[in-house]
Amino acid sequence: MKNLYLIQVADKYGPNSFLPIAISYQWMYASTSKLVKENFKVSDVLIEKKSPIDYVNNLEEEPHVMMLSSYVWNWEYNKELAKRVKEKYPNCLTITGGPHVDKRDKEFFEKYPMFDVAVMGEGENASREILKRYLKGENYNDIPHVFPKGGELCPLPTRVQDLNIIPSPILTGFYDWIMERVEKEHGPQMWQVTYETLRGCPYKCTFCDIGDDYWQKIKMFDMERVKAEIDWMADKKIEYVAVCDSNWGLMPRDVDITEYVIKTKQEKGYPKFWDVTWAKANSDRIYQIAMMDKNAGTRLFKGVTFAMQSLNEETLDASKRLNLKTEEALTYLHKYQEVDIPTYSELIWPMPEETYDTLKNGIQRLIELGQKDFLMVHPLVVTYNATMGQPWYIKKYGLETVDVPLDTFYLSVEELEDYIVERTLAVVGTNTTTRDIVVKGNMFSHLLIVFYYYGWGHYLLEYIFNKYGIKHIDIVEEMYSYFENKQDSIIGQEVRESENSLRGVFERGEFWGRQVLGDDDIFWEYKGATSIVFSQNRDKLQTELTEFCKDRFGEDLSDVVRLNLDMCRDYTNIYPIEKTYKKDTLKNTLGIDSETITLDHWDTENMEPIEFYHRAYHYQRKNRYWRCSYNYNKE
Ligand code: B12
Ligand code: SF4
Repeated sequence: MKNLYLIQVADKYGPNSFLPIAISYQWMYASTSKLVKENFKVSDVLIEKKSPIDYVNNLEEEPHVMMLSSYVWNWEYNKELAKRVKEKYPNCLTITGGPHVDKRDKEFFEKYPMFDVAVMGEGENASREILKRYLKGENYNDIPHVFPKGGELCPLPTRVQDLNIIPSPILTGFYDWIMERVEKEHGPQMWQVTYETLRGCPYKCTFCDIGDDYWQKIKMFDMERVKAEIDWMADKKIEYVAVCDSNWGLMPRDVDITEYVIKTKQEKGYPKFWDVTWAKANSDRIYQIAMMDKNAGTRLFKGVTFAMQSLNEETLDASKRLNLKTEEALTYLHKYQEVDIPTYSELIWPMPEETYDTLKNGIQRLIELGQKDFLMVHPLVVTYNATMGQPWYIKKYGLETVDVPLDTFYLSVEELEDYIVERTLAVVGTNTTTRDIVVKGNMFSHLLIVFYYYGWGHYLLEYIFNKYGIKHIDIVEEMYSYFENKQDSIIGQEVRESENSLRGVFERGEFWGRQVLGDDDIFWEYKGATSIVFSQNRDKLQTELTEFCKDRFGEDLSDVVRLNLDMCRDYTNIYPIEKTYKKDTLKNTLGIDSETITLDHWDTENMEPIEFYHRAYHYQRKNRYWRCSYNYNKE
């Protein structure tokens, strides 16, 4: 019997442990071969980042074959583990595959000699064939998608034609086996399922690995199988399902699957969250799906995404991104608002052809289209297999990259001890931006999102826009220059600290994120970090915002600032609370005719500050957790 080790490690996200879908599929399909099944035994499935040297030294059995699933979040780890295994067990065959294996790299083995075989693209057929040949003592040449050390990359671009031939790790009990083993060692876990109902995406976004021609065709798992797997999730009390499908709502049957998940949650309480990437088109179907969840009260989705990435036409051309038409976005953002379903948008910065002004104007357009709930501006990173990672593209758009740590937020100092830092290529300049402008764009987005989308200036910005017609982006820019050098201001301090930390990442290769609750704090994502500081310094923030309005607009807006901060949930308050403001304040912020409102918040649980910070500025930030609801008597 040969001992097979399966490796697919990830950092823990909060309390969740990930079930390793990709590596499980490799074994599931390989073991449909009688030869493989009868001659291999899975000795272990590693899902957590154990110290590679300790892991190798403590292996119970000699590893004959080790298969490692490689993503940007575990590549450095995998290289180290493979190196250690090879040192101790030189005869162990190390096979790697996954999105982080560069499909076009002819020098792969010169760079990564710790691996013996690299698999490009979908791995199932290749894995099965490699294990068979291992047993027969044959070489690994001429297997589609396989690049053996010392051999040639066999490029045939085939995909698995019928996904249903891959046995399900859920329905065969393979996941149960993994869960049992991990829980035996570590006690009960919160399991997260990373889940596919189909593979492929018809779009071609250049910043994305899946935008490659290879992934164009969509292949689906059978509906009966999907339903049976959802039943298992409910029986196993799986809270969180991260759905891998690239476009939820693209396929008509997504309605049926959602219906089934809703019914299952209603009957059995699980799965609690069905986290999807929404389709870029088919707005009607997405609306239908979101309304099904809303009407059932199942809260499966975090909200509906409008993942625009950019609103600049030249950028959309350069990145081949297909977005909703402005009119359609406007219609749907309003439709969701009417029924109180949160929506959020995503942009990426600095995309090719984007400038500081087009970024700013894009954000303003989103706000004016009605995106009032949440916005993320992700840093642009380049991956090997995306079109954007190809030399011709990098040259054409002048992408300047720096090798920096991966933006792994929310890890604690404890977890970072002996941590193998993962890396990514961050874009810090393009034909249309310089390094300084990239940082400026990041800082602008930081302030705008903190104030508008984490709430600290949401109503103040709305007031000034509604009353004086000054754009949100212009106010935020004004704030930036006003506070940047105000040494003793809390806003200025936040601007400087965040900028310094960001420059630390780009210029000194430091870790992303900020610790704001002491030296043993986790590394908070920047907007969350600033929000915690604001939450701890509400009075100071109120004074600074009031002074800013007086200085820059010559107006006393203290009443508006007070209303704004009252709307930001304070965990020390017991709601409901009645408050009185000027009529004009409520008219130009909430759009109501009244002087008195009663503030409330749906979450009535008593909690420690740290739990509050996590809910408001981390887990539930996309759901506008910060915001109080209000009631008023019409006058
Ligand atoms: C689920 C998911 C996540 C989950 C991860 C959950 C988990 N740990 O399991 C979450 C939401 C946490 C996540 C986060 C991120 N993700 Co993500 N994510 C995905 C997603 C949607 C699905 C991945 C998946 O499991 N698919 C199902 C499996 C079966 O398919 P597969 O991964 O392609 O595997 C196949 C082959 O690659 C191959 N294969 C895989 N492993 C192996 C191993 C061997 C030995 C062999 C032979 C073959 C093989 O065979 C498999 C089946 O055919 C993909 C996009 C997509 N639709 O694929 C992006 C994707 C993997 N993510 C990506 C990125 C960039 C990120 C982030 C860095 C984004 C960011 N900046 O925040 C973060 C990183 C977080 C962090 N710091 O750790 C990139 C990865 C690029 C790369 N080179 O690795 C992808 C491809 C999306 C993209 N934009 O192109 N992600
Ligand atoms: S970003 Fe989404 S829509 Fe675009 S190619 Fe990737 S998976 Fe498809």
